[in-house]
Amino acid sequence: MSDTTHRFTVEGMTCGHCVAAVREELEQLPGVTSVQVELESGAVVLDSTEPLTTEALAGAVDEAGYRLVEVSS
Ligand SMILES: [Cu+2]
Repeated sequence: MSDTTHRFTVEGMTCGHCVAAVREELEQLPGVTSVQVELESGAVVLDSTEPLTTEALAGAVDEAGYRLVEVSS
C-alpha cells in the first residue's frame, strides 16, 4: 500500500521552534508516516497511510498556533 502525499503551505513560522511545533502536531494525525516542513517557504509535505481532510490538516496547524493557507495536490 502506498502512502498518500499531502502538500500545503503554512503561514507564520519564524524559526526552528515553529517548525518543530507544526511537525509535532501534524505527526499526531492518524496514519502519518512522514512530515517535512520548510521554514522559509512554509511548504509542508506530509505522507500518511490514509487520506486526510484539509480540515484535519488545518486543525493540527491551528493547534500549533499557525495557519494553513494553501493546499496543493
Ligand atoms: Cu519560532
